[in-house]
Amino acid sequence: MGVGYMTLTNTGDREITFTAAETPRAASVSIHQSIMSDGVMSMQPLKNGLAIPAGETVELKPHGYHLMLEKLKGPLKEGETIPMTLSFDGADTQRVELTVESLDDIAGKRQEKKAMHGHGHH
Ligand SMILES: [Cu+2]
Repeated sequence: MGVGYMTLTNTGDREITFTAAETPRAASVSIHQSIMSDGVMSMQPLKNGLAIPAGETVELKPHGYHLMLEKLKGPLKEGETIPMTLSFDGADTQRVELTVESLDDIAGKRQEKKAMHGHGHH
């Protein structure tokens, strides 16, 4: 399994919703939210996607929103980049590259990308 992080910026003048992501490197990618309750961290998929208000930036980051990559088609190597296609309600599809990094707090590999992605309004 892998976890993806990124920063999404809505440069348009109306709200958009990040609805889905996919990569040829994993059989399934879902948008998750981490929730802390009674000191225990759990996560759940966002059923209706992730809303990004006009002009705002939403960060996918540890202990927050993230992409969950399941059924990886082979191991991820540190330093490699994997393509990811992001679908939106209200904005065009975006193609991004995620760089694979290993994080200290969890065994295994995660993908991390810190970048800005603008979305025009149509
Ligand atoms: Cu998750």
